[in-house]
Amino acid sequence: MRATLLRYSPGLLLLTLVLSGCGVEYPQSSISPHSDFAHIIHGLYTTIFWWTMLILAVVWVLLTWVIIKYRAKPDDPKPKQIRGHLGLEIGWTVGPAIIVVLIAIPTIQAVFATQQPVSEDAMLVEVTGERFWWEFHYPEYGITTANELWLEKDRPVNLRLASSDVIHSFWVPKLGGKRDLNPTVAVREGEEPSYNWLFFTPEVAGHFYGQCAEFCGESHAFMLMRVNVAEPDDFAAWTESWQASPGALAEVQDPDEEGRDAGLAIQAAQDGEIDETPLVAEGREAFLNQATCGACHAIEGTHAQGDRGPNLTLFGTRRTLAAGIMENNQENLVEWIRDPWRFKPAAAMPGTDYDMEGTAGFWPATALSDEQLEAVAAYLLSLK
Ligand code: HEC
Ligand SMILES: [Cu+2]
Repeated sequence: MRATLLRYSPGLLLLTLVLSGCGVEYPQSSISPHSDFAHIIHGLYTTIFWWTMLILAVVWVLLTWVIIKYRAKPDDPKPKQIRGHLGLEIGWTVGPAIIVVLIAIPTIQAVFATQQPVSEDAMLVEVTGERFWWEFHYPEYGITTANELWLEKDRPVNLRLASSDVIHSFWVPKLGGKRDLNPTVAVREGEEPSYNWLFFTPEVAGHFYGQCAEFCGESHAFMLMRVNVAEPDDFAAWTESWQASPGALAEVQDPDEEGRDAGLAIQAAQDGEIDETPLVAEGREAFLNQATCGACHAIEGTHAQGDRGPNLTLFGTRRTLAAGIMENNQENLVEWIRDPWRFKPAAAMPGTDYDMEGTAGFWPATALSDEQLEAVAAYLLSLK
């Protein structure tokens, strides 16, 4: 039995390898292209793969032939020595050089194809990498959001990449190649920062995951993002939901009266103008007027206008939390707000019972009670 197993083990190993490559659709697969850019890269990959296979076959055939034909027999004389043979030396220098050229030609073509001037109707999105999350700003629609990038199917998108701290790298494998986000902090007055650009056209509606691909600190590995490629109608509905009243609050509050919007919203809820539970109202009050959340986070239509952390407008529509690392639900949200460092060491957000000291300066603990935590989470999830 053991011998049989041993005999078949190379085959079994191969079978395991082959099977493990099938059937599973990995969220960040780089061999599953869903945009024009990704198709170009994938084409390059498959071309080179088959060239490599051809070379492998030629080498193996030659090798097998040599092994069989020139196998040493007892009493064979010493074979002819070929060291310094000019023809052979030239042959195995020129051969690989030709292969490199054959690979270089389609590669350079792909580089140029992905650097074509962006089309006029492309949608501009300004992407900013921050430790350890992403900001997405849509100048055309006046939208600023974080960690979940919405794109329209079949509409070219033009991403302007920059970083507010260290170098990050934008990578959504199914949609295209990696590109660095360079820091813009040290740019002198009047000079244009060195933006990198990435443009592609998403071809399939669905959601895709991406990841920061340049080491940027303790929680670099937790800097993910989710891309929603929406059908044109759904995309329009999404942009309109921003124009409408985020969090059902904009219409019922007076932005001039700083600090009073929570009270007004509670009043409006009592008057039946907006529909919200007492828990949500309590969370709104805690978020806007009791804790320091608003100093770092913005929610459109309220006086929370901080920009050190992700913009939380329409936060309830996000499927993932804390830059794609977990599902966005009440339970996870409570734990995140209680103790962000448990999930992301060195994240620039204090917990309920620890202060934070870092590049963003000193921040006291947010000091929410358990009850307030539940309420704040319920409020944030109600922002749809
Ligand atoms: C010192 C600034 C700061 C304060 C104060 C702060 N946050 Fe944050 N918050 C951040 C940063 C920075 C992140 C992004 C962390 C990361 O993902 O690396 C974040 C992330 C979040 C997220 C996840 C956002 C997303 O897109 O998934 C939520 C929710 C959140 N904070 C809620 C709160 C609440 C509620 C409070 C108040 C109790 C608060 N924050 C106070 C800076 C702050
Ligand atoms: Cu990063």
